[in-house]
Amino acid sequence: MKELVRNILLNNKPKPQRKEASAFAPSNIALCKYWGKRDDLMNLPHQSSLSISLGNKGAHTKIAVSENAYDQITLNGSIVDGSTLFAKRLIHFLDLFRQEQNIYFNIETVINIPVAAGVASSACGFAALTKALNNLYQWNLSNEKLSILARLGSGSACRSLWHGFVMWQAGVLDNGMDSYGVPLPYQWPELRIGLFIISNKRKSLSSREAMQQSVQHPKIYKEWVIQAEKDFQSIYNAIKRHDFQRFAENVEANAQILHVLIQKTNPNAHYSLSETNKTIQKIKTLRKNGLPLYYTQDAGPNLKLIFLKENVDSVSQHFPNVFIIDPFAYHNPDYN
Ligand code: 2P0
Repeated sequence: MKELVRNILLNNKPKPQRKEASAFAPSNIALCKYWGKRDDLMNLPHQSSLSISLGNKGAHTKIAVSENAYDQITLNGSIVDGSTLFAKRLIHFLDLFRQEQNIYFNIETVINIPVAAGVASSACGFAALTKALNNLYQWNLSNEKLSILARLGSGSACRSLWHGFVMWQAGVLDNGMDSYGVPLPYQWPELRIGLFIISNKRKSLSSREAMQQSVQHPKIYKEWVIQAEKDFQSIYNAIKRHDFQRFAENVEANAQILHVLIQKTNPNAHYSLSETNKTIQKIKTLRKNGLPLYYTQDAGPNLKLIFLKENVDSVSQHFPNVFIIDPFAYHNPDYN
């Protein structure tokens, strides 16, 4: 990992050039999922994935050089216990940039989406932190390079450097230099994403562990990779043509296949709750009755609804607690 960081930073500024800096990065929802790594340390995937960023919904992160000899992390106003997995992962990431000096940081992150929804808060968190580090050290790195660095914190973070549709090209190199996000040159202002929160209980099996177990079943896992590559193409082409039905059918099918893979390779994962299954049935019934409504699901019980602007009222009526996101309305002044 350190070698990859050296490859990117070269002899770029080894010390912070400012006392503090901040940045914003949007959260993203995978439309064609990333699942399984060819390199666990550098988060290198076996297949490419594709996401939609959530506009001005994401993480605002401020980083400051600390006078203490430890890092302090604050999330939505509360100090995070340094012994938690969350804090350890973040500190481990910061270690990559400390080089030889004993520099410690105060990090304050505010995430303006329901964190409980499990909607890629690690993705926007690591992307915002990477951008904030770039500002603090004044590296002036390209988004492509920042995407590679963010990926080291959390795979899906490499897609949170841009707004709109972003693909994560898997890459083939062992050194990880060709595995990063690439923004798609297509907008779709009518598209809406609804976060439907079913439970905010922490999942018992992290996606990181579940992915590792899936890869350990090579025969079943290979089928996923082949199908995910086909889904990637279908979803990409549907975005290009604004073909909503084809787009949403393929996004939903990709999530379903992911969950079949998870069930086969992690029988104890139980990401779906009975409420998740009931809601999926409700979506399918509404669809049968003429409402073009689809869903996607990640490694948790909550669902992300997929629909068009013209159906916002119907969706809100059927799902009063849904949190609707307009992914192409990003009017945040510090969004770039
Ligand atoms: C995704 N997920 O493409 C997939 C779909 C969950 C299901 O990326 O180990 O937190 O940090 O690379 O990115 C969640 O896993 O995993 C994820 P790591 P990450 O969004």
